[in-house]
Amino acid sequence: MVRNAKPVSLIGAPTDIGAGARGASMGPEALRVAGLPQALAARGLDVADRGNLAGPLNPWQPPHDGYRHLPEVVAWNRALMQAELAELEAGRMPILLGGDHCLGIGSISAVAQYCREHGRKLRVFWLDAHADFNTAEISPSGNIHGMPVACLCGHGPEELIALSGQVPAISADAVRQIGIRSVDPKEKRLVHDVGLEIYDMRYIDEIGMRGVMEHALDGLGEDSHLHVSFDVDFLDPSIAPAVATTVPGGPTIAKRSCAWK
Ligand SMILES: [Mn+2]
Repeated sequence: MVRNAKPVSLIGAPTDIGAGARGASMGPEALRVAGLPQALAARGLDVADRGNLAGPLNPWQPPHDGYRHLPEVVAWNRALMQAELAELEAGRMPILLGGDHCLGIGSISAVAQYCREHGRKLRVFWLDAHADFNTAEISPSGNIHGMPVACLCGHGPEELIALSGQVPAISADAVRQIGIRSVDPKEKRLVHDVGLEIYDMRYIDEIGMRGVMEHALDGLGEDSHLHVSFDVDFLDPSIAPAVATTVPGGPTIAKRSCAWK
């Protein structure tokens, strides 16, 4: 049971507007069908499902000035940012069900604005196989799902980096990236330049997930807000194959975790 937890609001954003392949738009329903609301309620949480947001359809166009579908990506992120802010202001914890990972821009912009206005320290866990730190200049594809962390740290188009009312929305030292195992060469240089704290798979294998979490949580206190952004491709494809961007070598189910056996 979770003690003193805020009530939870589920918000669906059924879109693949930032992705390079179709399918992520089915995410919210897949998570509902898999029993996410019931699983949360079984842990003693008060769960309300707010249904799905609406937004532009995927026009499936090539990149324009280095970005695919920028106006549509902006529309989705604006909509979900407002929805999340309303839940945060009502004292609830929004859980956004995507959707591809470009939605992390609006989601974290909402949390960043909320934390700024309420004097809370923000930390972001970015669980992903990818660093998602591309820019239009270095992105091989123009797919914005590869750019959200860069946008949040102030590298990207004005419409996306300024959503929270401040550029950058968050500072790079608020981010802990976990599970990373696929970074484009030029992206690697940028990630290094901004000093992003990365716990890659090699590090996880060496010190274990418990050690990684202890490091990643270090320094958080009562005045902190922890935001977890979870890309399903964080998990090893052997247990989570239904994503378009699988990368082998991810976390699996630890068979030794059953301490009573
Ligand atoms: Mn990813």
